[in-house]
Amino acid sequence: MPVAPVTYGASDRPPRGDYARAQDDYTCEQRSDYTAADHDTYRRLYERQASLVRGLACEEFIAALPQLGAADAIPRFDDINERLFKATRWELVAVPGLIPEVPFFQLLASRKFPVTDWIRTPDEFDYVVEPDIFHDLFGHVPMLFNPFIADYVEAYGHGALKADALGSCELLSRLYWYTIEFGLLQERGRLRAYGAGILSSPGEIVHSITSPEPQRIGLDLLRCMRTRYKIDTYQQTYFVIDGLKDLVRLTEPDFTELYAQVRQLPEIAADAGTHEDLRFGLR
Ligand code: HBI
Ligand code: FE
Repeated sequence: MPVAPVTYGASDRPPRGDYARAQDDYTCEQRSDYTAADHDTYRRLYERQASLVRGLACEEFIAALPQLGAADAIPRFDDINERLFKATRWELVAVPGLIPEVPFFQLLASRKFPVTDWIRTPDEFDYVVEPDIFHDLFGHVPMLFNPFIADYVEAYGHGALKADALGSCELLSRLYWYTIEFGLLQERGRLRAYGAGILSSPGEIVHSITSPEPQRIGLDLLRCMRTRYKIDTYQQTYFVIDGLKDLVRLTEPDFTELYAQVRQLPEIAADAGTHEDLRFGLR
């Protein structure tokens, strides 16, 4: 069945990737036609990003990064899966690019993480709008070796399928955005990044931890789900948790009541603060 192309966030460009390769669940075989330039782009991206993580990424990420295997060429997902499945029963599946929300949630709910299998071109080295293989592998995969993240992302998948039935996907996607993609945590009193969008970005990994511009506030579910986000600039608000174990505890209650509460309250702009915010300064 030819699969419908999708768009991400506000961008309405046709997505990249060959969706004719995808099966009904949007998964495909990982490409085996990478060029020397593709492997070199991956090697250079990995080398630059790995040199930045110390003192900025959380220790759980730094400890798990070597699980991606060799850094001089695009890894084979099957190779990473041998280690990942043993660690947290997750497996990586290749997808041609962004996929519609429900198939995305269904894969997460079955502990299958969709990894885009194309890589940005050399002239997109510093920024690519859609998540490419480097964002997914370097940003998301090391954190899936952590048991709390592993359970939280699966719970997100189940919760998002329920939210879809309640027409509340947008509210829940804010929680995903401000945790899995752009979350910060406290590590012995210091701020560190655990969100994939930060961990895979050379600029934002520094900005999120050291810039005085953005606000950093303690993660509160209601506050987070009221807060809009932007997909093509550095975040203006970061939500902070005490530790990764907090994520699993956060998702224990049923969200139906929470969605109803959020709907009663005005949305909050990505750069706005409220007097109830628990603010974190720069150490
Ligand atoms: N598809 N391949 C892919 N990767 C994503 O991160 C992704 C997606 N589709 C939808 C989606 N993310 C968002 O809806 C979620 O982040 C909420
Ligand atoms: Fe991502």
